Amino acid sequence: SVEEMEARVREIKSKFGDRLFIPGHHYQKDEVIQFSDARGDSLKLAQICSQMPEADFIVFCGVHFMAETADMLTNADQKVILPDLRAGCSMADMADIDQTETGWGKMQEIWGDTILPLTYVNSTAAIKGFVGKHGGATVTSSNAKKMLEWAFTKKERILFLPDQHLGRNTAFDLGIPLDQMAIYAPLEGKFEYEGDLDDVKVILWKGHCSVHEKFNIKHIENLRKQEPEMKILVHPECTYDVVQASDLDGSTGFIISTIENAPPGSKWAIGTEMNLVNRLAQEHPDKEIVSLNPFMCPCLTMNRIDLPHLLWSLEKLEEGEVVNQITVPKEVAEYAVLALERMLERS
Ligand code: CIZ
Ligand code: SF4
Repeated sequence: SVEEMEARVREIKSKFGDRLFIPGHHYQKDEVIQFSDARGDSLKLAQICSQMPEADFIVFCGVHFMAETADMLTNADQKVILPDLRAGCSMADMADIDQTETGWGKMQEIWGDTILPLTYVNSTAAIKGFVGKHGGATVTSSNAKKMLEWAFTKKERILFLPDQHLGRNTAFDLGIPLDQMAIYAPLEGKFEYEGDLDDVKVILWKGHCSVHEKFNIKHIENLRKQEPEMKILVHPECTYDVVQASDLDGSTGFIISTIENAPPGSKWAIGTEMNLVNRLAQEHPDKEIVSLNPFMCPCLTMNRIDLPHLLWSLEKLEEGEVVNQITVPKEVAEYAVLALERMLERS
């Protein structure tokens, strides 16, 4: 039963004490997040993991790229475990390293050595390594603007991987007009751009988050009609149109603090992952909180980490077996860590 599984998780956690650490991402299910030793967005979890020297085992409740980052930021003898290896990220999968090398070659032919690559942390370690090798950095939604500003002090142009929406929304925020942004479509190996290529300032990798793309302008129009006093708060992985039509946009951390600081009785429609929206609604019964998309938007891969998988990985540990360990090869990690450090020292 659920109660038995929960009791077992508690038992194993107390047995291991400080030797076991369970970070949990805000998009995780309640049945999992209740056991997390720290909750955070991907940046916060990365920072926490890098300061966790006493834990031998880090059972990461989040998705694969986050576990990779945890592995790279912890000591060599600390083991990072992902309770279900199928917990990937469709956005991260949209930029594969071979496509990136090919695309980069084409970009060099057009723009020469004028481009600095940046990658959203929602990307594989291999992509982070690529970016680190070429002098660039990772970004998260909470520091993307600052990192883009930094990047422009280094080079004339930025390649932004793999989320076109975060890239476009952030660059627009910095005052770069849409007509100075090109899209690179990796599957076709082609650029989508109308004007003179010399004018391009930002090259957006054509990737997206399948969860955040499910919020659209119709949802906002309907809500404006039906609930005119409701405020609309969205994540910058949503499309440009949605972000522009919203009242506020920002990272997961920003969304949470905005709701925490909102006055009682205020009404909010939130455009982000469903588990987080539901949790905010539960934790703030004095405020009206709904999902901007009435059909809700779960991240299916985040949800693959459930109580049975968490318990399974812990029971294996109890038996002395490390299952689903996530390790990043040294030659990748070496450069990926450079990209992460360039971000962490500016965050
Ligand atoms: O969409 C995601 O996976 C996000 C927002 C991750 C994070 O915490 O930055
Ligand atoms: Fe990836 Fe989107 Fe899920 Fe985040 S919400 S893990 S970006 S698919």
